[in-house]
Amino acid sequence: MATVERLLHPMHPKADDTGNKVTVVGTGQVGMAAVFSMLTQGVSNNIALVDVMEDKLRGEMLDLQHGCAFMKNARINASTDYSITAGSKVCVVTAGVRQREGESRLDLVQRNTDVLKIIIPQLVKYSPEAVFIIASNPVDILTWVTWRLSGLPRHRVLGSGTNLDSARFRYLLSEKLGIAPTSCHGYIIGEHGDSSVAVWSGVNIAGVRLSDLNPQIGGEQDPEQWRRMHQLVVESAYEIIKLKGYTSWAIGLSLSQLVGAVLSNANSVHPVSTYIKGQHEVEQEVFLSLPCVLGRGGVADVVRQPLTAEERARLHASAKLMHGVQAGIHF
Ligand code: 6V0
Repeated sequence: MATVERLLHPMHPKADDTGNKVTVVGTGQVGMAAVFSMLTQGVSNNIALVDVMEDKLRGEMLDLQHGCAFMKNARINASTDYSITAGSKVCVVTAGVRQREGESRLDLVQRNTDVLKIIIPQLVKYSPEAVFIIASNPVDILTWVTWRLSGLPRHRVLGSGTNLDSARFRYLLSEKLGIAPTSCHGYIIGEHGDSSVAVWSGVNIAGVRLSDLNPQIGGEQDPEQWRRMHQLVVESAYEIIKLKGYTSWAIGLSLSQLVGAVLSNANSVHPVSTYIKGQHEVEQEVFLSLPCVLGRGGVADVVRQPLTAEERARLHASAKLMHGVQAGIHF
């Protein structure tokens, strides 16, 4: 009798399901930061990792597994074979190429579309009920690509979108006001990228709108030039890439928050990339970020956020830009 049989009298086969299985495709800087955030924040204790680089994949898996004694009953599996992803509740896609110095997010579109053509059918095959969260750039366009490739209902495909941009914005507000970022309420909507829109009309602290205190806020005529803060948000990825080569920690935390909202059926509000045709008079079939209520089924609602005429015009410009890029994609 083997030692394990001498130790244990079997009563019932062990089940694999923990109810919160998450697949992460792409074990690069973004994927691993997301996984580490999810595991250490207790968002999921059951992670399946997929990548095409076998050695890197196995190395990351072993390194994390050796940390299991410091986590809460974590299960970490990794393979180039998608069968290990079966039954995931959420699939996060961070695979693909990233921006090089000086490259915009839109420059990556066809290369990363080709990567998604391989990944998405496999994920759908093994986890047909999952919510899909896309992080690969250009994220808004690739979320639309994923929606098309997957055949899933639109509420189950979302992009990390401007959840990160809004976090950057709230951090800068917090620095200027001396108030915690969690108490600074403000949304960046539209494209995760150069054409994003800061909704200055809604920025508030405890319901006190800064636009009531400074009606010019965010505008060109504002003597205090708060609009510079949004410019810093837009420039921040470029700056970090120039300094350290990639961005990872904040996007990892952002993804962990979004996955947590889905798994815990939180109905919490996050600016994420969703199907926005018909909202704010957008006519194109595009995915852009608006504040969304996230729960177990993905996007349950989109908040009808009041926008000024200028903010709406900027959102329309984002939509037009996305639609133009989408038209050039080869499926
Ligand atoms: P990285 O560190 O180069 O990792 C990418 C990983 O994808 C590598 O491990 C590749 O082997 C893997 N990969 C490539 N092709 C495939 C495939 N067919 N199947 C499985 N895995 C594959 O890049 P990094 O992690 O820095 O960035 C990943 C993506 O996230 C890029 O497109 C970035 O531009 C994007 N980001 C998105 C952000 C957002 O806010 N949405 C923020 C930062 C980066």
